[in-house]
Amino acid sequence: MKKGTAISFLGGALVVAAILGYQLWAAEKTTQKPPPTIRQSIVNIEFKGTKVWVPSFLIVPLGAKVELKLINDAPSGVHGFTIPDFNVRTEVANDKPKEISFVANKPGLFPINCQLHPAHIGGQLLVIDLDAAQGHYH
Ligand SMILES: [Cu+2]
Repeated sequence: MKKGTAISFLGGALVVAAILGYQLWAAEKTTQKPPPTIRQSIVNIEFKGTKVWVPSFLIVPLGAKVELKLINDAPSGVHGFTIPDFNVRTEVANDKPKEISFVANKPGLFPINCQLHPAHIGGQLLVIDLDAAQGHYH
């Protein structure tokens, strides 16, 4: 086999390998499960005068639809619940639980707080890209 022929044969083999690799990758992508819906109740409580939404830390997979039921059990009246990065902003009265939802469409760590009371203890929302995380931890 001449040198030029060997090189073009090798080039052709690389192109075929690249196409097969892409098809395997594309097939894997299309068979992934749809994003889940995460449902969680969160209760505002008051202990010795301190208010806090519990659980305060939410972890959801990237792309998930998040449905939260907000229950305000603090005797001090109306409290707020906001996640500015996802345009969540509402107020909850004692006897009127409120349901809100949003799509966790960007990864990162985002603050949760009560927009009515700066002293109201806040929390955090972690939106994690599980595909990327599995690549790192498995
Ligand atoms: Cu508050």
